[in-house]
Amino acid sequence: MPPRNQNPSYFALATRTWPGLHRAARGTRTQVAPVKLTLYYAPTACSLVPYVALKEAGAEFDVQLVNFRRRTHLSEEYLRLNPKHKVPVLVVDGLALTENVAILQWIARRFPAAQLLPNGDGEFEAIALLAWFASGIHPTLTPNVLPHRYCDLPGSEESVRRCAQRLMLENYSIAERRLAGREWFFEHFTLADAYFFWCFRRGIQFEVDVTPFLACRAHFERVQARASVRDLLAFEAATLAQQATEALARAHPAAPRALPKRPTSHTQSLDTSVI
Ligand SMILES: N[C@@H](CCC(=O)N[C@@H](CS)C(=O)NCC(=O)O)C(=O)O
Repeated sequence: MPPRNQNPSYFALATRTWPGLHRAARGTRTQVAPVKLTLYYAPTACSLVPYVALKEAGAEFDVQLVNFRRRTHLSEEYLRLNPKHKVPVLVVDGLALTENVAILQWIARRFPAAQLLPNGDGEFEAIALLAWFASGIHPTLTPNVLPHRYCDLPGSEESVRRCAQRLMLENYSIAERRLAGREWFFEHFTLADAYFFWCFRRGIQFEVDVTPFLACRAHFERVQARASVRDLLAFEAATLAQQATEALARAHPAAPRALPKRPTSHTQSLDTSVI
């Protein structure tokens, strides 16, 4: 294991005090010491959710791009940060935090004024929703793009997708009942809304028929209209365009650079290769 001060990675978690929270308890007005935040992010992936959360919180943060096509998430350097080779990772003062459910709660606690989780018992209900999205819905999305991870029988891809989509739709139905007649999952916008937005967006991107889910669709539009999400969508589009240009330059080093058309909506030109 590398020395802690040289590589404050994932494994440092057990041995260092978690920074940035001890004086940020909800309702306190105490000034909290500034921390340096870096979000490891890949376009279209679930790192969208902490990006939106940080924007909603008004946080200052850097973004480190992870390029799945170039397999940067499998590099030695990245695996030191997160041996699970996944985004998101939020690095707080050099200490890496993984798992959306943990990252989102860290952001909510660090920026209490943004009210990213409901108060009182609602907080636990919200955490239950975040856990459901991470461990109940997300696993029904991944097989759509990586069916071979789930079954290596030749020609099984469509069957894997079909089974995953059946589960995805069952989960959307549960969310539909919860969102019926409501603007948000709780009294106001919370991280549950941002996370479900991503879960539903992936279904749309996989061209699953979401027409029956009226409440989820209306919720999707509401979330999409938020300034934080518009910022994310613009950033994502610019990142995808940049990555496409670089890929073109790599494929045809001598050819004149033809800039790819910039995507104009959330459903266009999206990299669905990894989730
Ligand atoms: N349990 C993790 C899952 C994160 C995850 O699956 N991220 C995907 C992108 S949406 C990823 O990085 N996949 C790359 C890989 O599995 O190699 C969380 O909730 O944060």
